[in-house]
Amino acid sequence: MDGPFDSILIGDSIYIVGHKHPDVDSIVSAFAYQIYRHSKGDFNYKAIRCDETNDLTKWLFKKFNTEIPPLITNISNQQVVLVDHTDPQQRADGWESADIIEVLDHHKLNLETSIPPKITIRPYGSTSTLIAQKFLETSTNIKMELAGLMLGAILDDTLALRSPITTETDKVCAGKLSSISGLNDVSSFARELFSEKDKWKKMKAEDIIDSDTKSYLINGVSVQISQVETMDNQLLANSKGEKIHEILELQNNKDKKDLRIVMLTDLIRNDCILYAVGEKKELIEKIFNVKPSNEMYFILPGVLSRKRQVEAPLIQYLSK
Ligand SMILES: [Mn+2]
Repeated sequence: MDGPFDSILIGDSIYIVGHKHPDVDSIVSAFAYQIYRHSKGDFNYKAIRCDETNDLTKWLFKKFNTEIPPLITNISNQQVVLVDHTDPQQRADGWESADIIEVLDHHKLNLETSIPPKITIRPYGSTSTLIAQKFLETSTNIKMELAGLMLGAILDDTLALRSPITTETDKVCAGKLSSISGLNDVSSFARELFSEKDKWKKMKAEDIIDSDTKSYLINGVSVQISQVETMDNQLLANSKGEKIHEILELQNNKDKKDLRIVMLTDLIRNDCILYAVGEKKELIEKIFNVKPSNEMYFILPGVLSRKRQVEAPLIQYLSK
């Protein structure tokens, strides 16, 4: 723990933090960047998380015998590095009084600051790719465990390098990380990872919705998009769809959003079953030019990426 002497010796802590409702990439990229800064002698950089981790993150850190960064929910008055997000809706509590000194991300920038921060944004499939690239470019040593964690985050964010957001850099980094980590068979590691993800059968509908959810404010329209990746979205829709839709309506009565979406993306069929509630739910028909498949959901063929294929068209449409 940081005592008074630590801060004299190494300076005040700078928190590295990902978004609320963190996915694997948000936790791994914070952790990896801490290691990177420490390797440069910057020991005051400290990876934290601002929210509970999902089960896949727990599984991955356990697999690589690594402690998950500690939970610190409020970042007020701290110096912070934001990883994997900049959107105010996704930031840790207390950000209004924090100094954002650096950003490492692969999403659209949404940031106003009082001081000029150092910004590194690349259109890669994951923030972990960007950080792995920093290690590789500077020939900084990557331990086996860290390589496995970063590879897991890249595979998770890019749907095993198949999502349309995947770049050549993601593939190159994934290849190098796989040889460093000793996980030479990337596809079997990806299968293990995604079967670990596919544990929806045992989960309650509200946990399914909450496990990976992001909020946006797009030209005054409040949107929340949850995403669930599965090997069989029809099976999931048949068993939990009604409940998911019901909970979605309930959540929207309590905490109103103009549009609240759940995407069940199917990694085998390459499509998405999409539930939408809220006053602006008719946007889905307009933007995607689809009719609902039944009274609850739409089927969108080829849609795998929340960012590229749902968020971006929404932004484009609402900015007209
Ligand atoms: Mn990410």
